[in-house]
Order: sequence, then structure tokens, then C-alpha cells
Amino acid sequence: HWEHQYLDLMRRIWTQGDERVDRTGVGTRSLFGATIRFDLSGGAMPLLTTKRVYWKTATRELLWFLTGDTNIRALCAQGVEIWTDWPLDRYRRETGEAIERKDFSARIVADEAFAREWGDLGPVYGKQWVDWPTYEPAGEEGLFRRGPGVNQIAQVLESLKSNPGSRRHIIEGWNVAELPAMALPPCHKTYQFHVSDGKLSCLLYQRSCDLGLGFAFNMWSLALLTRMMAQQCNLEPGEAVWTGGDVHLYLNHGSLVEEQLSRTPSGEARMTILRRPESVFDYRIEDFDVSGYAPQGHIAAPVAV
Ligand code: UFP
Repeated sequence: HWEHQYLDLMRRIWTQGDERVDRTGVGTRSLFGATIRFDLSGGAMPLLTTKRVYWKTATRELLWFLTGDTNIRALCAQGVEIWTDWPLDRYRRETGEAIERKDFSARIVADEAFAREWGDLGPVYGKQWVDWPTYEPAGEEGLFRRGPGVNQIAQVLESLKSNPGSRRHIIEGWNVAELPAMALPPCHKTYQFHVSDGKLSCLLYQRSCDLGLGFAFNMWSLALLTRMMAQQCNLEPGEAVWTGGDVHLYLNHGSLVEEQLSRTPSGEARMTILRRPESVFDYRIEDFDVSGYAPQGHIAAPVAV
């Protein structure tokens, strides 16, 4: 079962990882450089079975990235709270108000001006993926203005169709100049697509991975994006290859690690895409049907912000 790659990595990090104090102050055990591969043929999808993964939440996030939006308002309106902690943290710091998360999220949804002021994450994935900024000379020497943004997703789709053998099918989130303005610098920063034998594969390089919480989503989204891109360029799905830089477990995830390592993977989830939308930007949550997913129970663990 593919999931043993994940459980083995988890065990290795927990027992042999380098223990360190990280940015969040929580502390981690960490290992540098890891790969997990998954064969997407036959509709198979890399959903962990040793705990329930809320794939619809991750799917809504990916669809939101593809709209180019960087404000959490559209996510909160769908009940997706995975990005709420960052704006909430800033709000509490800057106003000194001890607002609860659910009240903050409700206000983001109800009050557009409030969302504009407090709900934006800066130029994170969505912005870089579909509207990477360019600059062009303007008037006097040394002055520049914004040029047209680059839609990397559309460009890669185009290159997959017109030049499938290319080694340059890359979607990049790491815009060095804009990192300071982002709530969180991209974790799943580089996607490289590859066509071989009529199949589309994708390799993700994730610079930093919270193996207990983040990975399950990141692996799902990698596979989902690959399936959508494959459908759009009439290719069969190939492999999803995940590579991590700093792969870590937070020290307060001990009970998650213990529980998950005591479980045995079983079964295989499959996904059908129910229609072929006009473009990669037109998918909706209802287009994805997952079958054969019978995971063991959810395991809760705290998020390090
Ligand atoms: N993280 C993930 N996946 C993501 C995401 C964040 O694992 O998609 F957005 C985790 C990795 C790390 C933290 O634990 O969030 C980011 O912290 P840093 O920027 O210091 O690496």
C-alpha cells in the first residue's frame, strides 16, 4: 500500500529526526529531503486511509487558488477555515481585541470592508499562479509600471499541448520580490509537469512540510491538480511525485503520531471527474466524485501558526 511510504517517513522522523526550535516556537523533529510517489492510473487518488482527510476542503482551497483570489473571505463563506489563523493572528496583534476565531470568520463573511482590511493574505499562491506580476519601463528612465500579469497555469497548459516533451512545464509560487508581503511564504512552491507515453505526471517540491497535518492536503491537491490538467490536455494521469525539503513533526503532535502509526492502511480511493469543464478555471466542487474511501477516524491535532 502506497501509504506505508508516509507512515515509514512519519516513524523515521519521530524516532530519528533532528529536534529543533522552529519559527513557531512549538519545536519539531525534522528530516531534510524525502520523496513519496503515487500512481494515479485508473482514477486512484492519494488519500490517507489511516485518518479521515477532508478532501473537499482541500479541493475548495485549490479551486480558490485557481481564481487568483488571496482573500480568505470566499473560503470562510464555504466553511473552509484553513487560512483563518493567519489573518486572525494579525487582527488580534494589531487591535489587541481577543476575538474568537468563529466570530472573526463570521465578520469576514458578513462585512466586505472588514474582509478587505483584515482578510487578505497578500500575494500568495493564487496571485502568483494566475497573475505573476511583470514590470515594464514607463516614461522617465528608471521608472517602471506594472505590465500584464502572467497566468502560469494557462501557459503551462498551452505548453503541455503544443510542446509536451518540454522540460519547462513549471508553476512557481516563490516570487522572491513579493515574499515579504505574503502571510506565509509558499510551502508547496514548485510544480513541474512531465509528459511521457500519453500520461501526465507532476512533481511537487514542497520546501517545508508539517507531516502530521499539512501533508495529507498537499498530496491530495497535487494529485487533483494533475488530474485536472490531464483532463484539460487529453492525457491520462501518470504519477504524482511529492518531494519535501524540511519535513517535520511538531512536538505537540505526539498523540497523533502514536495513534496513526498504530493503524494499518486499507483500501484505495478513486476519483471520477463528472464533466469536462471549458477550461481549467471552470471546475466546481460538484465535479469531483470520490468512491471507495473508507478511512479510519479523524485525528485532531493543533496547528502551529
Ligand atoms: N505547511 C504545510 N503545508 C502547507 C502550508 C503550510 O505543511 O500547505 F501552507 C506547514 C509547514 C510548516 C508551516 O510547518 O506550515 C510553515 O512554516 P514555515 O514557513 O516556517 O516553514
